Amino acid sequence: MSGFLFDVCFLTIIHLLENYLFGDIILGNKTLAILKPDCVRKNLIGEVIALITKNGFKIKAMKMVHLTKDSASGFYEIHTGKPFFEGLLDFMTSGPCVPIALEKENAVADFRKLIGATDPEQAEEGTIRRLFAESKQFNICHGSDSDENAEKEIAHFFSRNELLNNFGL
Ligand code: RTP
Ligand code: MG
Repeated sequence: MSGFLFDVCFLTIIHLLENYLFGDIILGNKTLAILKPDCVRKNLIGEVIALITKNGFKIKAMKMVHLTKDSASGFYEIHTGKPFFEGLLDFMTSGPCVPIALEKENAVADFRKLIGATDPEQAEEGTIRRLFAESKQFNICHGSDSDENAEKEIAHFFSRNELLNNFGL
């Protein structure tokens, strides 16, 4: 086989392997949670994570970060220009938060169910927001709203390498 053909085959195999690992296995059935700055300030990280894991979610990657305005506005870009946008940025940059990549079958929908409605007064009993949130703005926890956004949001906080290092744990 010529050197060129060998290179093409080798690169194709690497590409397929990457898609397999990062496309289907690493990012399928995944969602991104963020324990927001109010959760951290109220010392509720442990209680919220306990609820998350008791409900069958596996933690695939986690870190504590203090978001910059750029990072927060990129993350919540879809809400640019809405009346609550500036308040949301102030809130999300007001202290450290804890992004967590989670894995479970039907992760996105099940996690949205576990956190409850955006406004804690509308959230069902037993949900994270109903239990801990003080208002529609200060609502303790973020959850991705689609598989596509989960993929983007996980990539916002975690490098492929950070996810790969946790693969299979
Ligand atoms: P998230 O993205 O954080 O999981 O929240 P969500 O889907 O339930 O709600 P979304 O409409 O995406 O809003 C994003 C976050 O903006 C703040 N917000 N404040 N004061 C208000 O009327 C208002 N509306 C939204 C909340 O922190 C909300 O979670
Ligand atoms: Mg949202």
